[in-house]
Amino acid sequence: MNNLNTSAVDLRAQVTCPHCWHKFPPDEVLWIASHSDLTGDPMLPAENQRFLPTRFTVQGHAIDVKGGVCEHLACPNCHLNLPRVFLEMSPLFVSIFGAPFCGKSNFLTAMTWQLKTSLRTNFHLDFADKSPLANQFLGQNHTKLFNNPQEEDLVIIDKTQQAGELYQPVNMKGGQRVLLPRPLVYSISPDKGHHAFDPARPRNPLSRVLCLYDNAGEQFLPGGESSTQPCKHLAVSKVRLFLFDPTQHPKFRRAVVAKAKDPDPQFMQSKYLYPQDQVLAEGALRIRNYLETPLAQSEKIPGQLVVLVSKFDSCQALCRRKRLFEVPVIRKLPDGASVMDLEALKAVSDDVRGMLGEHAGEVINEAESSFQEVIYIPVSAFGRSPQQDVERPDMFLIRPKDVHSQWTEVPMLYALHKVAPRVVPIGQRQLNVVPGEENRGRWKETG
Ligand SMILES: Nc1nc2c(ncn2[C@@H]2O[C@H](COP(=O)(O)OP(=O)(O)O)[C@@H](O)[C@H]2O)c(=O)[nH]1
Ligand SMILES: [Mg+2]
Ligand SMILES: [Zn+2]
Repeated sequence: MNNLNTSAVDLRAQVTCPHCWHKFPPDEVLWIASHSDLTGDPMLPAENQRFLPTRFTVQGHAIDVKGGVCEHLACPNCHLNLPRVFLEMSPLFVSIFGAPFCGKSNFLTAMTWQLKTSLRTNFHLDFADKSPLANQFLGQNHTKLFNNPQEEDLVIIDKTQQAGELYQPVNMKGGQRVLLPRPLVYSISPDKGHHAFDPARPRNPLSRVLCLYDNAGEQFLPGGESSTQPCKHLAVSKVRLFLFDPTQHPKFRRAVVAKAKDPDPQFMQSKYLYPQDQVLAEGALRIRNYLETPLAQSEKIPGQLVVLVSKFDSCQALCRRKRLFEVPVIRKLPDGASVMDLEALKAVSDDVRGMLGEHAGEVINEAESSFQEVIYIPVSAFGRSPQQDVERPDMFLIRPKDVHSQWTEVPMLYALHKVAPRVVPIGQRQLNVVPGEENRGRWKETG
């Protein structure tokens, strides 16, 4: 018997768990008992038991053995809570990796904040939080940086802990205790105004459930992974975001300090100086190990690698083309819809690649020898340098009022375009003569 009420929505034929990436048909999904007597799941001792139901209410909710009406679902393999949206939308897994201190947590905070505010206005896409409990840490960071009532106070986003908020302990079958990364889950679906929106179809086939994984950077230092803390999500993801931090790279340090009048104080810190090409190499190695169909050593990893030059505010002086963030990669069309200008984005990528080539050629080499498709995108979570803490010189603080994120949503727009081109359309760049008296003889770019 099918253990879900399927009348309201079409279910996917196969569901992928965002915690352990186990694939299963929807009728194997477990329910989480709601009755207070049913505590202590064998795999998650602090939580209520999981079960395969035989009784349902007329609304389609499962009834547990003590008569409790249940609402929440769980994965049959790891027993963690499975947001219902995974049964309905195809997932887009995106993992973020990079050396410790490269700016992952701040980038993730700024990216999700910018997506919350610009996907709807620019692209008529609904961006909804689908796992409020898991996303709550990010919510605290949003408040700190972007919605802070004390906008003059110096703040810092706490360093990601190896265990804790981003990892969930599970006693797997067979007794092994593992820490699974906690995904951030959002749905992205066409809304009124989007060319693919159809009010008669509540489940738009273009909708995606976005699962993002932040990681403590230590995991990506060679040898940093343990079997109890897998990062298989790198292999499951079709898009991987590698953050390169110019402030910890020796040649960038020398070049910026020689050229900039007031270099970012991070160029002078001495605690975080990781060889970033090795972090990238380690990431590529893990992906190869975890891929379902093994690759020959000579084969490149399929899918996208997006190399993000994080903290780009700190090194933009080294770039041949100035003011890269002003390049209009998102363009509004006369009908109010927006498109991504892929050509402009690729031109920016070439400029950033040129800058990396001059100072950190080993990173380009590692990226392009391991991955089939690589693009280089500059981002800045703050839009400016933070301030060094007087008492703790390896801590850097920022005032919320000074935060002006630059381009942090662009990598995700690019990722969405790659997996679902109709969700984020691209503009064709054409030069057309615009008719009309006042425009006679003038060229205008059209979308
Ligand atoms: N100049 C500059 N510094 C940044 C930016 N984003 C983060 N940082 C600094 O980089 C440090 C490490 O950032 P964090 O996000 O904690 O890195 P993680 O360890 O990779 O998660 C922080 O102390 C920030 O002050 C940025 O956009 N520009
Ligand atoms: Mg972090
Ligand atoms: Zn699972």
